[in-house]
Amino acid sequence: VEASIPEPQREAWLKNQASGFKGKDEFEKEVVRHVETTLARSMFNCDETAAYAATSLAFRDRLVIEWNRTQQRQTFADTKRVYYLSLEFLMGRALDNAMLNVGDKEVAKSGLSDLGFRIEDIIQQENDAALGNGGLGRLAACFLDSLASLDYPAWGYGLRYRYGIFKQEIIDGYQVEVPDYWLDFNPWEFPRHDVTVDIQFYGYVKKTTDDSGKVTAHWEGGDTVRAVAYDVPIPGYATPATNNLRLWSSQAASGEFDFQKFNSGDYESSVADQQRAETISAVLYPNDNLDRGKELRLKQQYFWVAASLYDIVRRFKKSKRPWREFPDQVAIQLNDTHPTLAIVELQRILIDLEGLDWDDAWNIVQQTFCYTNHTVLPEALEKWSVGLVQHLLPRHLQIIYDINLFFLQSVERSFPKNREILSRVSIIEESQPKMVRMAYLAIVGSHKVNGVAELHSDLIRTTIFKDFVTIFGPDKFVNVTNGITPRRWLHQANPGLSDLIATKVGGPELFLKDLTLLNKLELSVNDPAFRKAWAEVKLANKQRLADYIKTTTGYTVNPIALFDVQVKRIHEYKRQQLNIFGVIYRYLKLKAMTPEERKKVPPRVSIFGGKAAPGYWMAKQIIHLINSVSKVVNNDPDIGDALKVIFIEDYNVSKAEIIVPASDLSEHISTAGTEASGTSNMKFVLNGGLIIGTCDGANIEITREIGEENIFLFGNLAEDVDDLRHNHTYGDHKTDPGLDQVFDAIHSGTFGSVHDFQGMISAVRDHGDYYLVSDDFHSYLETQDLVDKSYADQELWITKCITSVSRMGFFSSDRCINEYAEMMWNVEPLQPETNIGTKKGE
Ligand code: 7GP
Repeated sequence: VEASIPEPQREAWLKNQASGFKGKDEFEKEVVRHVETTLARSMFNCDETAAYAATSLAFRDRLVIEWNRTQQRQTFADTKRVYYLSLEFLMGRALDNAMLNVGDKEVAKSGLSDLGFRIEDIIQQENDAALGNGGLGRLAACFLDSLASLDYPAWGYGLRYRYGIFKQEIIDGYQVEVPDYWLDFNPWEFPRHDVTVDIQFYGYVKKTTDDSGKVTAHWEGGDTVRAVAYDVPIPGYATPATNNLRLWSSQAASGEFDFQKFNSGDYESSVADQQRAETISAVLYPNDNLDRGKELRLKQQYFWVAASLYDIVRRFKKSKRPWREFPDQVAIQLNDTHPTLAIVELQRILIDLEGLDWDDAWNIVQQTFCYTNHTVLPEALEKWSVGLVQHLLPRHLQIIYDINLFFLQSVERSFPKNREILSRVSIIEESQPKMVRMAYLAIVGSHKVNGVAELHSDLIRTTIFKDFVTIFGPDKFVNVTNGITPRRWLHQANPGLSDLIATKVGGPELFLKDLTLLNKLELSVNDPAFRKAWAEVKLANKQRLADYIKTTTGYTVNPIALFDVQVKRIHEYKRQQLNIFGVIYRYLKLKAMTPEERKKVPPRVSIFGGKAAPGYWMAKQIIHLINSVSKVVNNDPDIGDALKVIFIEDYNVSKAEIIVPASDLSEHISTAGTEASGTSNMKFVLNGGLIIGTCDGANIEITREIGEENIFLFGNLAEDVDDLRHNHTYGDHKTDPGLDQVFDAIHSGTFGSVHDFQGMISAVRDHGDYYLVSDDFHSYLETQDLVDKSYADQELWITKCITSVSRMGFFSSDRCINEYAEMMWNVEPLQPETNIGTKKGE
């Protein structure tokens, strides 16, 4: 439908264009107007929630104007766009970010104060948008921020889960999951009830042959579910550019079907149909680095991928270009293998619906897609059973088989008589049942594949995807080391440090746009006033966290103590068990000391946070042990300030914004070779904390940038892991003596029922210690001693911190996005000045 206003009437539109508030008076007026009209309340019943709502709406009005302009500009410029497909976007809160990016946070602060509110309290009213599990989802959120801030024409596509990641409660030391119903009031989304796509499932395939003998497949029958678009504006920093994140929500496809049931009196079953359709986007799967192969998950994947591709193709078709130009207009990035069906869906659209030849279509597909791998853990590599795919997506399975056939034929031509390689690289695993290997499909259907840190990219080239490097050549596999947005992870989370840095490197709008400018800080490393201010900022951030800990746990922690933090998803490979065993060892040592000796020990607060997947028994035991240790240690009168152990409940993005700036030391201690990158390691160093870590993921590049004198590395190397594991199983493997002491203490019941922790102990002693906890224990303890000694020399410590921050510029997600744009997408920024005249159609 052509909905464009005809020329003669446009003058009235232009005259009345929305503009949003300008200055404090207008801001206040808008807030009051939204309270009184949009919310239908008044100054006699305006609580902080209402003030949050009205403030958000006032800023949203401003955002929407730039958002519309950006979309128009992109449409007119008709340049190549990037589409970032991710099942997870871990966005956190939006208001503070909107204020920063629109500008006028100061205006809001003083305006809200006039109206009787503190801006900090208002910001805290917002629920986190927690549509993600951990690193993968938060990376997607940082990338959206950078894409907008760098003026790239880009869209995100995801699912609008009604329930994000569960809320974690700790009850009697155990994790309990509570649903996260976050959509009660969400001013940041715009339902587009006119943008819908009907998505087909199940059914069967019919083939027809036309006069020329050409065979066409038709996918018929089955169920239909409707996808409805919800749009979320993504503002860039210090640019008017505002991109779009489109999240799909599932609904019953309305039709006579329902009415028939309704009229025949079968009201209940028509409601049941409705609910079944809504189930698809109802809940985020709460697994991090684990694939469970559930049918509903596959439905989610196809639903989202099919709706997004329909949208992308619809937009391309408006340009009336020939199909071969599709890859000049469209780059699609697959965030891990979750959206891999997009490859098959695009091929299906091109051959079945648009009538292209297989080869022409396949060229277009390969030139369009790129794939990012985020893990080498075997349990996380997606596979779907052939039977399930056949049942749910019969036509797609045929296409997958054809893709595989043509691929294996080409491999055979290059490696004649090499049966071995054929079965190794086949997209179909000939197991019982047969499985579709999604990563292989993603590689074959993309023109570039990347890992997320140097070691990880090397590992995928030499281990899990080795054969594909042989087949496609090394250039297809590249590295793009992860990054983080300095807007949220420095300026918003740590305004004190950001302001202090600004005094030395010249204004936030400079270094938040070009993080390498931080290197100017090194000139001030010996400036006494600067160092003093630096220490004050850190102490204030620690005090803020101490206050938070007091109100949420009741425990008092001393902000002078070394704050040692490990916050991330709980996973055996991330080794929170190594950390808590180390804490127990420290506790035993303290207990064995005289009171005088204890007074000389540098005080420490060990802080943990993170969720366990609800079905991950061992991870839940780890949480229970941490909480049990916390209870014993914190209530032991012998110990006092020398050691406190804190578990922060329900770790999420907004809590990270309080925790990260308060750390002196953070732990990134995965078994070498298992953590693809890690991104919180970057956040902690950028906020003036040091790291204890293994030679894994991005720790390695952080070390290269900041210097090895500024990081506490320990443990075995990735190249030795296989041999050590082999030796555990076949050699005689003795537990580290220090660790034996820890296990004895647990066995003696010091931390409650032994039964609960037996699993963690036997994992090390009896089941091959797959994660090398015992092998790395001694080195870990020694390195922690070194940390204590270094922290005692505060002057040297501060030098290390300032120096490290000054060298962290590389880890901005802006650098990452520019690398993707150049190496993988071949897209250019679209400067806001490239304007378009508001005259022509939409
Ligand atoms: C994570 C990796 O574990 C983490 O090391 C990395 O920094 C992050 O991705 C971003 O690249 N992976 C996941 O969160 C995950 O679930 C399996 O990967 C799909």
